[in-house]
Amino acid sequence: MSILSDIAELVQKGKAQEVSDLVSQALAEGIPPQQILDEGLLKGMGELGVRFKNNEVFVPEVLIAARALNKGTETLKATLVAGDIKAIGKVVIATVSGDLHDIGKNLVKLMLEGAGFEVVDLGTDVSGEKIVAAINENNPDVVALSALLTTTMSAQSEVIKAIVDAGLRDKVKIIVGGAPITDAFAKEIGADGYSEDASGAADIAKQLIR
Ligand code: B12
Repeated sequence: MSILSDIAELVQKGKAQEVSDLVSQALAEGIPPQQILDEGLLKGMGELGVRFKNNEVFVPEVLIAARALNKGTETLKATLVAGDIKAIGKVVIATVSGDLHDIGKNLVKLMLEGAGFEVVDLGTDVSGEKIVAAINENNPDVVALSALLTTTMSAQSEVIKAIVDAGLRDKVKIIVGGAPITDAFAKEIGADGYSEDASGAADIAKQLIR
């Protein structure tokens, strides 16, 4: 399907407006949002990721592509996220300290919203202290933590420790994810759930609040 490969290519070129326009066009053609996400937007970022690893492109190009991808997911959001339904629960989401990657976190947020959760997004590079403050302020059912670097995986464990130390561990369920995270790691650090992708994250959050 060439519109999807066009989207993948335009993500890599960082053409935000054109990506957004083609996503709208794909939706109008009746292509399912999940397919636009997987075979268009994420495929483009995946291909760029390989070129990044091989030093064929560098941080600025990846940042511009990330912006284009985020614009595309924003355009999808209207279709993925249902309108005026009552929230089924509240989630506080963040990328942990030292980590600036937010594309995965944003997708998890989108899928959680699509599943009916209200989501409080604390952004990237967020400390345990800030997460504890956000739990006190927002009273969420679930805390979702993202980490993309092997060097920031341990920050997920530190956040869980901060939540335990603040006496809040019984009040929230904690889910973790991000490319280097595994189910075994999630169990080791005492998280309640893990998923390798965004739709799985929403499924697990729903199971945990049941
Ligand atoms: C985009 C990108 C960047 C962008 C980030 C822009 C942004 N706004 O996010 C920029 C250019 C800033 C960047 C910087 C760096 N990056 Co970078 N980056 C990537 C890249 C190419 C794509 C990541 C991505 O967005 N993937 C797409 C999303 C959708 O996937 P995802 O994040 O994995 O999320 C999915 C799942 O993991 C899961 N998930 C994610 N979060 C959560 C949370 C929960 C609760 C759950 C349940 C699930 C879940 O669901 C998501 C959707 O399915 C990857 C390579 C790759 N292919 O992964 C490298 C990569 C992650 N980066 C890497 C590196 C080394 C860096 C830098 C150190 C480079 C440098 N020398 O400066 C810096 C670090 C900056 C920092 N302090 O964070 C390495 C990490 C190596 C490692 N093992 O630690 C990678 C793997 C590239 C590589 N192969 O070398 N990067």
